[in-house]
Parts: sequence; structure tokens; C-alpha cells
Amino acid sequence: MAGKPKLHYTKGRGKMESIRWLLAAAGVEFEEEFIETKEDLEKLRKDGSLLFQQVPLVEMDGMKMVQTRAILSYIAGKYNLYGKDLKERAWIDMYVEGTTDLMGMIMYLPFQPADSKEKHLALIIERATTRYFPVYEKALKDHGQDYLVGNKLSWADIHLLEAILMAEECKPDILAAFPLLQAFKGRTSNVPTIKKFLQPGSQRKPRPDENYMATVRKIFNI
Ligand code: GSN
Repeated sequence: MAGKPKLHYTKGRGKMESIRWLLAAAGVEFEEEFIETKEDLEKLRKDGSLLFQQVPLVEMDGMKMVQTRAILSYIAGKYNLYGKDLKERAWIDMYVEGTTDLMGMIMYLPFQPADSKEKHLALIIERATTRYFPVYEKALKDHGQDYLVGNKLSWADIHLLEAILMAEECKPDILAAFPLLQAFKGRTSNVPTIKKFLQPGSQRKPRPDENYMATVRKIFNI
């Protein structure tokens, strides 16, 4: 039997966090090897483990997988979270890319210069409430089902819940005008595997703080 997937990344969210979420929601146990210094990253590069000299890296099923989107698609496909046909897959991809764009904006907030942080935060809140959340609210309203695609939990739902929780860290009442998303959040947070991941002590990572940002800047020469 194949061993557990092994995740190589820094000890924070970044581009790996959605991979942690998806594996956890799929009920897959995984190991993590943290990159804590520039030398740790250099070692992976020298070993030839990184196809494009970048992380995230996930060792899984005999592959050394890189490129976040490729890793996520593989996991979604393998664990039946990627729709029943090409059309469902296309919808899942569209929803996922929307939440990826929103999460990307949130992810880059700590990298903004101090004098433009407030402006960036305002843009995140505006985009979340006028561009992204209305789409998911409408999808749930139009089909009246519990999940975004195919009446079944998929990668799109897991990714959306992650984005909602990140957006709430920016503005706790950000879902105020979205009753169906509030219900969606409650429902998906109670899926047993997700519920477990949301509990303290799981492999979910905290919001980046100043210490973490300093470490990341050093490791990646930012
Ligand atoms: O999505 C992906 O996995 C790739 N298209 C990008 C991965 C990437 O940018 N990785 C960064 C660390 S995560 N932060 O953004 C990385 O390895 N940077 C070092 C480098 O030399 O590019």
C-alpha cells in the first residue's frame, strides 16, 4: 500500500493551504516536511525534486508533484471531488478559479507596503461582496441544492469554504448580505472530515503573522 502523501512547504498557509484543505476534506492523512530555511529549499532543488525549482511539492503515488493547480486537480479527481462528467468539471473549475482569485488577493495582503494595506483590504472586501460571493449565492439559489455542483460535495465547495473563512478574517460580517452562503458555510463546516480539520490541533495553518512573513521573505528572497 502506498504511504501517506508528503507535503513540502513552509510552516504556513501560502499556496499549500488549499492542498491541505482538499486532502483533509477527502479524509486523506498526510505528512508534512517544513521548509524552514533557504538551505532547506536549496536542498530540494539540488535533489532534483522541484520541476520548476518551486514549491508546493507533494510526494504522492510515486510522483513528485508541483504546480498547485495540477496537484489540486489530481487530488480532486482521485477522491471523487471533481464532478461526474466534463460539464460538471468545467463548472467546478470556474468556481474554483473564482475563489482562487479572491484568495490570491487575500494571500498577498501581508506583502503590501504598509501605506497601501488599507486600500488593498477595501478592494478585497469590495471584490468579495460584489464580484465573487454574489455568484455563489445565486448558484445555490437557482438550483436550491446543498452544494455548488451536481448536488454533491466537490472541490468547488471545499475551496469556497476556505475562501469564506479567509474573507471573514478580513471582515467578520462579510457574509451579512448572503444568507445562502451563511447556511452553506454551516453545512460544509459540519462535513465530518472538514469539521475535524477546523478543530484546533489539525494541520490547518494560522493566519500569517509578522514572524512568518519574515521567514518567508528570507526563504524565497522576496
Ligand atoms: O502555482 C504554483 O504552484 C506555481 N505556479 C507557482 C509556485 C510558486 O510561486 N512558489 C513559490 C513559493 S509559494 N509563493 O508564492 C516559490 O517556490 N518561489 C521560489 C521561486 O524561485 O520562484
